Amino acid sequence: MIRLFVGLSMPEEIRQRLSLLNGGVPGARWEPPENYHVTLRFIGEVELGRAEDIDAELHRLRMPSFTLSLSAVDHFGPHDKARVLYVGVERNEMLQRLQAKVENAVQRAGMPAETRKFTPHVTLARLKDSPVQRIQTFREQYNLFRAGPFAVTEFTLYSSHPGKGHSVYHEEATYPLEAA
Ligand code: 3AM
Repeated sequence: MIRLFVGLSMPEEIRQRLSLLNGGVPGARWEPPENYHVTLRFIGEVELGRAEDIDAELHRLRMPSFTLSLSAVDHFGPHDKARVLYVGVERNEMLQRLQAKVENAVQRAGMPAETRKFTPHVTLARLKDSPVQRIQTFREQYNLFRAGPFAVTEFTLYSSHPGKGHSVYHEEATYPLEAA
């Protein structure tokens, strides 16, 4: 079995800018910069045969490349029990199209439909018992944060492995987008 998800990588300079946000929230487990990504579709544990089918379908996908910008910070989870701190992704029609195509490809490979709403983001940290006020301060501090635009010229099939403190992600395959 292999645990998979489809996502977007980002340039080193964007990773560096994001990593400067790390700090100031007690109870935060900050993601290492090499882990930063935008998840397009979480797949989960699949047999290797299914992984091959998913890979084949993703290879058939055709989309032009586009640009993406990141903006502001927010959290997932209830106000008083936030689970994840993230940087948002600016509204982007091409990203929505790519996500829909990836969803179709994954379903063609036999996976059930994703029912959760797509909220594109880059996870900065996972939180445990972080004080509400410190999260609020963090959000206010970085409300005007912007990064990009950067070119999205490919997307990636990642495998996820348990690591010390955080998951370790491997790029299993990358799929080029067509020159715009
Ligand atoms: O893009 P992020 O970092 O928010 O939280 C996991 C991570 O999302 C998410 O998939 C991404 C790569 O691991 N994830 C993990 N388990 C999940 C699950 N059961 C999940 N997403 C949905 N359902």
